[in-house]
Parts: sequence; structure tokens; C-alpha cells
Amino acid sequence: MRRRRLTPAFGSVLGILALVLLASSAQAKVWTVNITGFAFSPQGVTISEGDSVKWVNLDPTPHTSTSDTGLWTSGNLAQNGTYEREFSANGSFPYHCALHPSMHGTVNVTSVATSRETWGRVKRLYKDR
Ligand SMILES: [Cu+2]
Repeated sequence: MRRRRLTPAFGSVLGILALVLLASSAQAKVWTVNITGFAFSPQGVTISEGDSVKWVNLDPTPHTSTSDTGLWTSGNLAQNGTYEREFSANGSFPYHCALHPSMHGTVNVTSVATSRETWGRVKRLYKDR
């Protein structure tokens, strides 16, 4: 029976991918959104379930991070003020600044199950070779 060999390059890619997936599922991260120039930067963030977002107001003007659907509000953040919130459920969470309604942002939370599916696909890909 002929054994198929895994090329070193492909093996390395799988190894790195596996490490990235394991690291991302094992450790919750804190993502920073800066409030600067009357805007959220970045305006949209995509995070994993269990991660947190930390808003930092870099403007001299007060701002807030306020959920469009009433899930959270930071209250007024002075310059260099911060507000951190953990997102434990997946979904898309739009928010705005209560003081400046033109300021909008979105937090997209992907489920941990999605990471497991990706890992399953990687394993199948490995086996099918
Ligand atoms: Cu504002």
C-alpha cells in the first residue's frame, strides 16, 4: 500500500492554522475601539463569543457607547475615559453615541461553534489528502 506523504509546506500551514484556531478558542481577547474625530475606529469589529470590546475616548469631547437595542450604555466618557463590555452571545450589535446620533458602530460576534466547524473542515481536508 502506498502512503501519501504530507508536503512540509502544507503541514506547516495546517500546524499554524491549528495553533491559531486553538489560541482563538482558548483565550478571550479584548478588542479596542477608539473614539476619535467624532467617529468609532474601527467602525465595525468582528470578535468571538466571550471576547470583550474596550472603547477609549481620545476626543476632548465626551462620547458614549450606547447599544441601539438598549443592551448597554457606557455613560458619558470623558477624554481618555474607557468602557469595557464582554459579549457572550453571538450576533450583530449596532451601537451609537447618545450625545452625537450620527456616530454609529457595530460589534459582530461569531459563535465558538463556527470555530469548531472550521477546525472540522481542516481535519477533513487533512484526511482527504
Ligand atoms: Cu459622541
